[in-house]
Amino acid sequence: MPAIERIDTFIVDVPTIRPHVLAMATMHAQSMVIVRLTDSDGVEGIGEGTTIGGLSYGEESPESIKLAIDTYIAPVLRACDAAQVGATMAAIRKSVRGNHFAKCAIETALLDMAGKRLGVPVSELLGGGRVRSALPVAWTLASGDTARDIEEGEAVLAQRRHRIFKIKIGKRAVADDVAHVGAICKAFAGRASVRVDVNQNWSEAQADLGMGMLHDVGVDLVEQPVARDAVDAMARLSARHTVPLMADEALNGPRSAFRLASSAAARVFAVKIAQSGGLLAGGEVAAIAAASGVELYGGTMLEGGVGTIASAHLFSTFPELSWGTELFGPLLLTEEILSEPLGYADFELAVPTGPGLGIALDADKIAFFRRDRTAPVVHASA
Ligand code: MUC
Ligand code: MG
Repeated sequence: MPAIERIDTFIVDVPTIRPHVLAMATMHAQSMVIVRLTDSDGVEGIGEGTTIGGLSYGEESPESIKLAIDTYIAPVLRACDAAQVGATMAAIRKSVRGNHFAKCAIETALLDMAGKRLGVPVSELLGGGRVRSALPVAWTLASGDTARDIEEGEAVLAQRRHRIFKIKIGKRAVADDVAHVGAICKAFAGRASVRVDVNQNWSEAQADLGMGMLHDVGVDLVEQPVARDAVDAMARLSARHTVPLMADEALNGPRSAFRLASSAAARVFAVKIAQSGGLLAGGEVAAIAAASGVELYGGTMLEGGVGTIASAHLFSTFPELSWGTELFGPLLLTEEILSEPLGYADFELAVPTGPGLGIALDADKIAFFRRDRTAPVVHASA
């Protein structure tokens, strides 16, 4: 039985290409928790646990993800058969409640190792395997400035990188947000799909007003307009409005998916591997959606390359993916932390075909961006 012999957990801070303005935080950098497992046969696996804006998005922070892994998950992991991903995750769930992002990082690394051992991509260990080899990718316009957002949208459209735009709102008055979004819808009419994400910042009354106005200016989808636990309000808004409501923060695993689906609280689910508690739980969220007639979107926590590709493996197995994905996280960062750049082309992200996740970390970049870096990094000259 292969046993886990080494568990390296570290935080990597990489600047963003511009400030990313969300209702709850403005990001200038992304902090990714990377975990690297090595087993007694020398097989390595990598995983990522990443959130947004410290503790402003949810209950886990980069620091708490690292602490949960090092202090509470590591001892359980060391006693398990590393080849048995399901049994190992069940043992971890018995000793560690919640902490979905930390669990997702570990499960990702175990699946990476399992795929490498078997010589197959992670997608082939999930559901019935991949049904698509590339995924449509949205871009988030969140500079905070209308003209700059339009300019940025034009640039990525011309590069054939994105033709789905998500606009972050909820910080300003509803009418101001609608004016901002309306100008963007007008600029991209017939050329791109425009959606908004309120990140829970509206009351039900504001959402009623906002969803009606956003529908009139041409918005295709409204993400998490009200608080994540306001399931009744989400159901009323879904019943009252033509523009579909998508659940994001309200989804934190299969049980919440079942509750939302059975309350008709959302017509679309943003599946996120970290929020769900891992890829396997994310697959269960998707199955509940499919069985309930809820449509699917592949969400992101603005992970770097590791979490993005782990998500891509899962989303590639969804038979129906009506709303595409937003797996653009690495493109928001000034530096890619992988040894090979990801394949973004023709509005899609290619799902790697190599064993496991099919990616590797760039050792120099990791050494440079590690928060606990103690010595200066000497880069080889070109
Ligand atoms: C969220 O709430 O969906 C996804 C894209 C983005 O810009 O922020 C995230 C988080
Ligand atoms: Mg969201």
